[in-house]
Amino acid sequence: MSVQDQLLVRHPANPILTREAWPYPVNTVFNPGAVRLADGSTLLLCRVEDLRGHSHLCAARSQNGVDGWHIDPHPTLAPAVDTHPEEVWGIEDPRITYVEELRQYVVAYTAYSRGGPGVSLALTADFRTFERIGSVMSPEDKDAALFPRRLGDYWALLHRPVGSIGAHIWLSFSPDLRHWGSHRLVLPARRGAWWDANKIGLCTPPIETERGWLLLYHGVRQNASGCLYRLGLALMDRNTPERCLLRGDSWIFGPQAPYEQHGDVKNVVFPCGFTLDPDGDTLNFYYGGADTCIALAQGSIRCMLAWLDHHGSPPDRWD
Ligand code: BMA
Repeated sequence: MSVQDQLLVRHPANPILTREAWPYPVNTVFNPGAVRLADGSTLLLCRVEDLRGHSHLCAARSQNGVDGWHIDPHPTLAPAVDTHPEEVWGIEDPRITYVEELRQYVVAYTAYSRGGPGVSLALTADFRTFERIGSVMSPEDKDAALFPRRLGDYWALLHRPVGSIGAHIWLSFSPDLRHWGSHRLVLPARRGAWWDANKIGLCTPPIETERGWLLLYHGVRQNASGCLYRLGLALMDRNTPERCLLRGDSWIFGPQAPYEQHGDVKNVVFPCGFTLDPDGDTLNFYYGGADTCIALAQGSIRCMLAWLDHHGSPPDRWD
């Protein structure tokens, strides 16, 4: 087994959630945000694609984060087209951050508007009622997550606008979660033959460690048979996360299991959420397999940092 296989280990119960578990008719369930609640249980806010092809979000709760899921009988957060026309074609791919200062979770999600996909935010304390902040980044932009506290005086949001020369990860700042500026490109897609050339995007919210913020990101490789979504690692400075300290050269996880290679969109692994075990080291990554089902892979912060020390390089060696 290679080092790459050992860093993230698939759970033997995979896929842990499929559309068959849903209490109402749906096409697919995938790309969930994740949180560990105060009582130790796990909540997944799942992207659910309905039979029109539009997505909404639905909560699934489990005591152990693996099985025994209780799924809301109706959509938990559905597009609010009357008040938020930018959600007309659905809402997708939630990333959840608990913000102590607000005593609420901030959900960053993709709002699929007539102008393309943009980034929206909503607040919730209980995943039953939500207060929408609404659209914060105009199309084309997605793969966003908030840092859990202000950096200096400002909130900070990672996101992925699409530009004329590639799709890269940016960081933006806001005094009030509504108005965003001071945009900075913090992690560019590489170029040429690299696995993460031309198009990358954030996976889960940033993971805080003693050495900085770990970023799990996806790289999209276009080849003759379509797209291939694989996952990479980067370490950003703790106080100035626009500074990348190390970035892994190779991917750490890619589609290998049948439920990752076959489905509505083949060869996709797409985590939007993680939970941290009480040991402070074990990470549970919840990811979509082939845009069809939900799976779990586990890793260790310690091992990821050690891997970056051996297989990572600083920005001047990324070409
Ligand atoms: C991305 C997002 C994800 C999806 C992936 C593969 O652009 O839309 O929701 O899982 O493509 O289709």
